[in-house]
Amino acid sequence: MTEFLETGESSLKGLNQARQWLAHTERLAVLTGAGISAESGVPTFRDGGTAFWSQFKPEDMASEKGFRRDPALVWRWYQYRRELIAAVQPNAAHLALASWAGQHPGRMTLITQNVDGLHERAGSPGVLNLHGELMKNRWLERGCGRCSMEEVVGAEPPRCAHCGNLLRPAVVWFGEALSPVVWNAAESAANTCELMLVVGTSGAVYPAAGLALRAKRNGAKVVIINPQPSELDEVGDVLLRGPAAMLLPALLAA
Ligand code: BV8
Repeated sequence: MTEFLETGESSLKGLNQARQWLAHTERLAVLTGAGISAESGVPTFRDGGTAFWSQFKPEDMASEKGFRRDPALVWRWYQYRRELIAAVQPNAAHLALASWAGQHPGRMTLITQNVDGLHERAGSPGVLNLHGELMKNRWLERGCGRCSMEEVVGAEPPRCAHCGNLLRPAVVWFGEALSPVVWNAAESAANTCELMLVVGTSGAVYPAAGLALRAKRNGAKVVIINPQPSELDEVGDVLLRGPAAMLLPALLAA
């Protein structure tokens, strides 16, 4: 593993090495985490004072058990995040990925742990949302067969007017399985890619973080972009220490 620090000529070496690999890559996989949205003003989960998990316990806020215990509290937290996301824009990192994908059709598979939808808003096609989508809802229970999002009562959270079934955010909570279709596509990309960019993730959450090791084991080069050390660093062939909104445009520029 080679560590290239953010400043000085060594980071240029790292960047040039990553650019060389990219130039010869037919199958690129990108795995992003909350850090890629940090420069859009979206708090991450585990780093810095504003990180979500420094204010709330994940099991209370991002689990079915926590939601059943206090549906109004969890619903309000997601509504707060929805309002925050609606008010921000994709940043240069999101846009650089979308632009590269547009110039190299079919060569990038973008896999994200984020639920903020900023990759889609930047124009990236076919995003694999491992952990679901914040702006969408789904029913908590199987329901009465007449549950319709047009016929709800109450607000925090809304519930089916016929059977009281609660609406919940269409995200994957801790302890919940990922969508098999999305996960299989992500695994397949990790199995077949020649290069994986791992951007803005602490590598703390599984099975998502395992995709980097899977890529490595299939013989791919792994480039990590993160201003801080992460749990995936030992998997990296090159570590680019710095913010995604600076490093991704530099790496992906034509
Ligand atoms: C499951 C949606 C099984 C909700 C989220 C071992 C193996 C498998 C599972 C487990 C295991 N051990 C424990 C588990 C269970 C658990 C887990 O992984 N727990 C962890 C905490 C130990 N996993 C699960 O429960 C998963 N499900 O395993 O199901 C199963 C199977 C069959 C049937 C039933 C069950 C589901 C996990 C999904 C949880 N949902 N999100 C929501 O968002 O509200 S996870 C949550 O964490 C977010 O999605 C987030 O994206 C994700 C990962 O965090 P990161 O993205 O990495 O964010 P973080 O803040 O940690 O790091 C940010 C990084 O950015 C930092 O490194 C920072 O330095 C960097 N950064 C900052 N600024 C910048 C930057 N980088 C670049 N540029 C910058 N400017």
